[in-house]
Amino acid sequence: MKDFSEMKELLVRNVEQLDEENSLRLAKKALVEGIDPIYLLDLMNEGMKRVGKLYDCKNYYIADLIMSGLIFREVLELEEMTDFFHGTYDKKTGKVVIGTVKGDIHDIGKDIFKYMLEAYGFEVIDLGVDVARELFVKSVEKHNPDIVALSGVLTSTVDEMKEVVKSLQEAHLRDNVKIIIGANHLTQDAFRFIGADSFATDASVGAKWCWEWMKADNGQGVEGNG
Ligand code: B12
Repeated sequence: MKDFSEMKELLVRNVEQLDEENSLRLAKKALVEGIDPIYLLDLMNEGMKRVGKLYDCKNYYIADLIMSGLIFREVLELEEMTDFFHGTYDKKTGKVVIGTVKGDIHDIGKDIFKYMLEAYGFEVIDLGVDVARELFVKSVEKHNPDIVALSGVLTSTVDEMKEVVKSLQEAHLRDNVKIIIGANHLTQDAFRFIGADSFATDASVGAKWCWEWMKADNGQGVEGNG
């Protein structure tokens, strides 16, 4: 296995500097040379964190956030990436309804989680971003999924996630599904407050949870991380 340590800092720096051409070139080269696509996503994520910090301290503007999002999306859509995530896709593991909750339009983390679920063989119904709680309820009624997955990158989404769980309870659907929530800012306290069955700050950890749930016969015998 080739050692990618030299390329690592270069890629992270190119994403941080919003150099689209070089970021894509390096990502493509790394994939062709055999980098683990999950590791590549971690590197991209590191670059995005730096972009976030630069935005935080007002060196970057909203247009720069948009640009970083575009670069990440382009890497996600490289042929080697889509081949990797869709290689084992047979839709037999289980069914997941996913969406970014109301008030939030970030979708890269959600999409990465979705691709990982698909790689585990889940059928995923993606409701998109800024999803109203009523739509989550309707979709659970319509599709009868095993799992509902909520994404919310903004810290302000904690209350909305709780409302989605409450709405499912009020519609008497809560006991039919496992609920997983995901975002970098989530803590054990937020998770308890929201009332989900599991949470993850990392998409691959979350996808593993979902797979474990299904493996244990729709959740029997595997608890969440509460
Ligand atoms: C790109 C970006 C944007 C793009 C989004 C493009 C897109 N298509 O998603 C655009 C330009 C639209 C944007 C807009 C805004 N953004 Co923005 N954005 C970012 C940035 C730089 C990167 C986000 C990203 O895609 N990261 C890469 C992905 C892979 O990471 P992720 O989403 O966190 O996902 C990971 C985990 O969270 C987890 N995960 C995510 N979802 C799920 C779901 C499940 C079920 C599971 C298990 C796991 C999981 O898995 C992923 C990795 O393994 C971050 C900075 C940062 N450090 O994150 C700011 C950031 C998130 N944005 C921020 C802000 C403030 C905004 C705006 C309010 C700015 C403004 N003034 O308008 C708006 C919000 C608009 C809205 N209503 O949503 C803040 C949020 C601060 C906060 N406390 O909430 C951040 C942290 C920047 C900062 N440091 O200030 N943004």
